[in-house]
Amino acid sequence: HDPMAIHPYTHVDDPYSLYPHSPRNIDELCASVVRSHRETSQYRLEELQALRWKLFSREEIQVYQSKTVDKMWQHCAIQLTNAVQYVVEFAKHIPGFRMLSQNDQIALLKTGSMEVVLVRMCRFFNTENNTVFFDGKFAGTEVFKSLACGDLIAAVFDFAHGMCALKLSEQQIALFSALVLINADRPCLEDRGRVQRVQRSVELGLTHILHRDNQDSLMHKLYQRMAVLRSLCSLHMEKLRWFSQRYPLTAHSLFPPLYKELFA
Ligand code: CLR
Repeated sequence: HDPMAIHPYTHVDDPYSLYPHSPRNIDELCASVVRSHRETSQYRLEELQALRWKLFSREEIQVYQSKTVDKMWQHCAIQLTNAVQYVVEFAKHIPGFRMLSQNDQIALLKTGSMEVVLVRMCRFFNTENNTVFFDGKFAGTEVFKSLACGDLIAAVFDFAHGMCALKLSEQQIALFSALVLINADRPCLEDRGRVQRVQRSVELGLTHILHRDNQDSLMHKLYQRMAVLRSLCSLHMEKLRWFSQRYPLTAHSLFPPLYKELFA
């Protein structure tokens, strides 16, 4: 029978509380997450495919390389914040997310939004020449030279390369992104139990589509990528602290408010 028919007042955002894991609910959860990913992914894959060989010229690379450390940081912080804003939009439409307390929503975004940006980066990455879509064209690591954090950039590019090697479908990327975000192990959660329930449903969703795609073995690899993500994000925070000490003025008054709120 249809569980929704006898419980007509179940809130639409939390249809997982009564019959949490019925196949129908799992399908609906996957569909919502995939739709939310599609609507917040900025570029469709076909568009990115068409731009793939649009590279920065020698002269353009020179311009980035001769920027001052603080100007280049500011520029990148703005780009990252823009990407984070789409992730916040994505999160809002993950079934169950909006049922969490304001505090827990912010706590999850604080630790997870940058990780999701890095997951999403694989869509914007060309493995054939190790470039990422940045400022309208594809950029290699040399473009980021003036940030003076070559180790972080190398690690981020490495991660993108590894993610691309998994050849995830858009649906798999969507569910994996949701799982990265909805993590009951994050610090400062008020209602860990509730986050855990949402996490379980997302986990089931991902397991479901991997099984459907005959790729159950990917699950293990994705959990490994999650560990790498955590270390990348702590490296990002470390660099940010270093930068804020050296350039307190830029960090304080020229970084976007959201960037400061989430990472400072
Ligand atoms: C990730 C996927 C998003 C679109 C997007 C926007 C900004 C990009 C980001 C992607 C990938 C990482 C990126 C970033 C701008 C700067 C940053 C290229 C493609 C590099 C790695 C520099 C980080 C510097 C920090 C230390 C400030 O949907």
